[in-house]
Amino acid sequence: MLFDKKKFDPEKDEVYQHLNEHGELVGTGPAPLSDEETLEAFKKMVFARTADEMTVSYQRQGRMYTYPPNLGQEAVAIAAGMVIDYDDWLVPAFRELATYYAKGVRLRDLFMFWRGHEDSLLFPEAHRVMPISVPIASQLPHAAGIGRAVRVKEEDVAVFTFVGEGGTSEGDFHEGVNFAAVWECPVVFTIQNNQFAISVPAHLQSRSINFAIKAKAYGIPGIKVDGNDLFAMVDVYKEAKDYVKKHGPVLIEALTFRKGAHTTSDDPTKYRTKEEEQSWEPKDPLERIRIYLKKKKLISDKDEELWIKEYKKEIDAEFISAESYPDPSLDDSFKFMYESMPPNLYDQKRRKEEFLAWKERQ
Ligand SMILES: Cc1ncc(C[n+]2csc(CCOP(=O)(O)OP(=O)(O)O)c2C)c(N)n1
Repeated sequence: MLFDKKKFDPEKDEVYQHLNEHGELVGTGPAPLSDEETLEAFKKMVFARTADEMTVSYQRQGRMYTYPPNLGQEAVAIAAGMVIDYDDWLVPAFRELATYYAKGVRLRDLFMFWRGHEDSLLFPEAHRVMPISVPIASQLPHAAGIGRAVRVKEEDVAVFTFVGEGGTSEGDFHEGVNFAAVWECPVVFTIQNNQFAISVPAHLQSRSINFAIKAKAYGIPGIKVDGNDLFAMVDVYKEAKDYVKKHGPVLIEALTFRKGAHTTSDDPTKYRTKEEEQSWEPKDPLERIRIYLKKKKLISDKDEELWIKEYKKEIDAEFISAESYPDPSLDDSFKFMYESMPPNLYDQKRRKEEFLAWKERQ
């Protein structure tokens, strides 16, 4: 009843939490997942973190162009992955590795994208997953449009979409949320407030008391949630899924922290302090589930070591499969845009060809 009763009014800046940093249940009602489901979710979190760390390492080895790490944001992605149904739509940004995976996307295809293969985003094995969206917030009008389409077709499904807190300053955020609200589209909007938009801190992004309160302007429910709390996120997503199908969109602010760099091309030591990083350490999303499961004697350190060993093999096999594809050609970067290429793109392509020819001569 988090949305119906407006229990957690963003105006009061309350944060919904179910499992605190000490692995204690503090929400209303029992844990939203059984012990078996919690163990399963934790294993997925460990998998996501392992995949993320390995991906950064592949990039550092020069085997991938760039990558935006998910480290520290796993609870949001896994909770969404556990609640999204087969026929629901996923309209991602670019920092939701575990949610893609839950939706059936092969890691190989994500790896290929960050190696320059645009067409790997067709995700042939996955159902109802939109491509990674690097132009910030541009996915939100798409999510609203899909939401409108499924309403017209009277499909009983939800659309899950994601944006960073920096993305809320984009026009597309307003257009997407406003359209979805007016047309009562079944869209769950999640703002992953990971505290930074590259180097811009959240407090310089908006004068609002928080990001969830932006829901009020659109006449829809909003809630601020501890985004590092898997249980809170599962609670909210379960309720959100039912709510949006009946009434229209909701806006969720998931409070979290990007522990890694913005992308592998970024150096966070230039704009945030060690103290700030350390202050988020006890709030780590894996740690509290780990404590919870250990208290129940459902896992040991040894288990985690063994899983990681297995996961590494699977992840490496996916990466090697991505690496075995021939490099994308220059044409691949240009050919999906327009039926006939406009002059400025021709010019870009010509200059790139000149650069490559120059590089070849060096
Ligand atoms: C329209 C647009 N403007 C600028 C950029 C460059 N850019 C890439 S990521 C980023 C910051 C995004 O921050 P946020 O929305 O908070 O998401 P996060 O990266 O923290 O997940 C910017 C400005 C872009 N990709 N698209």
